[in-house]
Amino acid sequence: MAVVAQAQPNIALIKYWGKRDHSLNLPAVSSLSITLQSLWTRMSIDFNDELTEDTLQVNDRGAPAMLARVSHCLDLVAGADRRRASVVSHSNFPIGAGLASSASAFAALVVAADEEVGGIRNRLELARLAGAASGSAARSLYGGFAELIAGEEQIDVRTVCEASDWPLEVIVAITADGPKPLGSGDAMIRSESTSPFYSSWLERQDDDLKVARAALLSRDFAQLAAVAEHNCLKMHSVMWSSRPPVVYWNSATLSCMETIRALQAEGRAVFFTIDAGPQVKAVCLPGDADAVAVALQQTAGVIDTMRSALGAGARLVDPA
Ligand code: 2P0
Repeated sequence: MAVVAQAQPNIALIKYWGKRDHSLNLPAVSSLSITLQSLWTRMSIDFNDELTEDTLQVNDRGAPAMLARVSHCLDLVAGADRRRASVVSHSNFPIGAGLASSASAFAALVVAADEEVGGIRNRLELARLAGAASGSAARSLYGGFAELIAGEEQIDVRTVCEASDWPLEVIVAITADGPKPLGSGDAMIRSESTSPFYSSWLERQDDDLKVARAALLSRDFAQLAAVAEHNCLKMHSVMWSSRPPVVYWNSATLSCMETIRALQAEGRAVFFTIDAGPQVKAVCLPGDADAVAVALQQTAGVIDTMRSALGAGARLVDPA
C-alpha cells in the first residue's frame, strides 16, 4: 500500500547559503523561513518486495537525474537494506526553478518513508533526515515561521510563531520558467571557496536572525522587511562576487524589485526576497496583497504570479 505525504515549500527570510560539512549536508548558517500554504508537493511511496531497484516519477515523467538523491534519502530513513521503493511525486508549481521544490519534496519524502517503516520518528528527527538530503527541506517539516539553528554536529528546527499568529501573504512573481543554470549545492561550494564576502556573511548571520526573530515576536513588519531584504541582498552579493559569478537574476527580477520599491513608497506593507533563481517573492500584509499582486502581474517580464498564505508543516494525507 502506498503512503502519501504532503509538504509545502518554504521561503527563507533569513537565508541559508553555505555548508559547514558537505558530507553531512550541515548548513554553515542558521536561517528563518515561512512555510507556504497553497503550493505543494505530494509524495507517494510504496516499498515493494517485487522491485529490484527504486523507481521515481516526477510530475508523470521518469526523473533519473534525481533518483540517486531520493534513494539515498530513503536509505537514511529506512536503512540501506530496505525494500526497493516506487516513488511518485507531484507538485502544483514549477520545479527546479528557485521555488524551493527540493524543500517540499524531501520534507514529504521523509514523512512518507518514515510512515512506511512504522512512523517511528518525531518531527525534529524527520527534519534532520530531510535536511541531510536538502538543507532547506528541514524547515518544511514545520509550519508558520520556522527557525533552523545550525549546530556544529546537527541542526535544530522549531516553529517560532504559527501561521495564524501573523497571517502574512506571499505573491510569487515568475520571471522565467526553465530550470536554473546552476544548482544551489554547486553554487554554494563556489561561494564558499571564492567569494571574498563569504566570511563576513557567516559572521553577521546571527545578528540578522536576532533582529528578524524580534521583529516576528513583536509583529513589527517594517523591521522584518528591512532585515529580510538586507539579508537577501547580502546573500546575492556573496553569489555575485563568487568566481565565476553566480547570477540568478534576470531583467524582470530587477523590474519586480522596482515595483516593490514603488509599492513601499505608496505606503504598502510589502518586501521582496529572492532565492537561487530569478523569481521574486513579495511578502506582504493581507490588506495589501491584492495591490501587490496586480502591480507584479503588470510588471514587464512577469510570466505569471502565484499567491499563498502561510501554511502547515509536512504531514501524511489520504491517497487520492
Ligand atoms: C534558503 N536556498 O535558505 C536558501 C536561499 C536558496 C537560497 O536553501 O544543497 O536546495 O540541497 O542543502 O536546500 C536552496 O538550497 O540546498 C536554499 P542543499 P537547498 O532557502
